[in-house]
Amino acid sequence: MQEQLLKRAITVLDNNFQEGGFTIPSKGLYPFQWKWDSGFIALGFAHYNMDRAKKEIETLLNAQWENGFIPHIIFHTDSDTYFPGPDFHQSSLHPQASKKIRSTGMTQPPVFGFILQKLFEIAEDKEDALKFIESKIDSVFNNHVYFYKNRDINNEGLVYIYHNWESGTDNSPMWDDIWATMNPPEYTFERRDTSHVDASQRPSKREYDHYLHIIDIAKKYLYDDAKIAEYSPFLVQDPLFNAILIKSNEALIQLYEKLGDNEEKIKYLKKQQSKSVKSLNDKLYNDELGAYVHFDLRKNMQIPYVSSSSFSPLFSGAPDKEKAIRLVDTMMTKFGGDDRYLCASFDPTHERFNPRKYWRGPVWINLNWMLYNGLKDYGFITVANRVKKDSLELIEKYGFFEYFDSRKTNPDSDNSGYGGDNFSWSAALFIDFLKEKT
Ligand code: 9WN
Repeated sequence: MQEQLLKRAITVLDNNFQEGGFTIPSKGLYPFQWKWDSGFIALGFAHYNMDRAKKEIETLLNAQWENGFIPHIIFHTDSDTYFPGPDFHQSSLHPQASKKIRSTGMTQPPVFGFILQKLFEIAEDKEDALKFIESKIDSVFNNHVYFYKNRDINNEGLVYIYHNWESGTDNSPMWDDIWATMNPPEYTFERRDTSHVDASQRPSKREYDHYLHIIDIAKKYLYDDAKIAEYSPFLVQDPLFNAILIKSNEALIQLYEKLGDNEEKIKYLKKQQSKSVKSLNDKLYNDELGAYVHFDLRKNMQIPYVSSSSFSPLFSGAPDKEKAIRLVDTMMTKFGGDDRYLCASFDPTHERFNPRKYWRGPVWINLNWMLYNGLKDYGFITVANRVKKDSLELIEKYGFFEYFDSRKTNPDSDNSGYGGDNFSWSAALFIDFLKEKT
């Protein structure tokens, strides 16, 4: 059964691979290259086609801006099946944007540090993998420098995101309190996502008005980071984003050590790393909830909701053992009942939880993959295995969907796979789960 599914996973990835040397997340719904998707996709390819894994990373990094910024969507080709496209984003407003490749003017979590390291671990030809890493590692390093230079406004090692799309967890209920502070115009536009996916599984039109309005504000300031930090109504320190940055910092340090002759960069990364770890623990941990939470820089306060992002610091290695135990306890108490699959994207005991809607409740495979690896590193083997088993079971039962209902019995339907079908990172991480050397 799993062998057959493995073949299907490979077919999903191969079918989503495009002539231009990049892989789309899902046909129709997401017709371009996305930053964090691309990292997870490369990891899947690495298990059976290393050249393609390298190509995926190379194509993504080709779109890097002069200041080290890497955009969240790269518009390599034209497509009218997605909104908002390049004409809305107008990233060329930024003076250092790529002159050759169109993109958005926002980013996504910095996964490439740990992805390069994973590639090395998987590669049979270590020498060749190291050569590839050597040719790309400085781009990834420059991306981290970009974050610390431009987005760590309090010089505390925590970087901000200025748009919910930068988080990757687009319509999570924790943004609702921010939307309540805004009153964007009613935009007139044609939604494309809801022609591919049932509207009950996607963000609302009014939510999209907020998303577009923040982009318009950033455009007004030509995507200037300092201006965005001053004027964006959305300015958040996200535990998931910062945990991924920390995980990737660590990977870069280890890879630079392996390569040798990179003392200055290692020194820089170590200095940032110790600040980042400290602030993640001091500022984003909420002792009452027993979880990491988001911090709203506009209101200067924590956003006190538990989501799957709350547990992602386990993946970074930042929590001490005591915090790690608390996190697992919170996860199992709120998210881990026998009637549920781990791990819902939002607190199932909260009134804002919605089991069908995108990041407001469903299970996502990339978050599960990070949680699994984090739990395993801390020695929580039983819980880690449950996360892996649940992930595999959801895919076996429903297919390579974008997200899944966390309820084991679903009174609404007998198909609990939602969003885009043949979704690339679900296939890629399924491959990694199966090929994992234990
Ligand atoms: C906006 C591509 C992306 C993922 C995100 C996911 C979704 C886009 C959208 O799809 O976001 O970036 O249009 O809904 O939320 O995490 O990278 O798969």
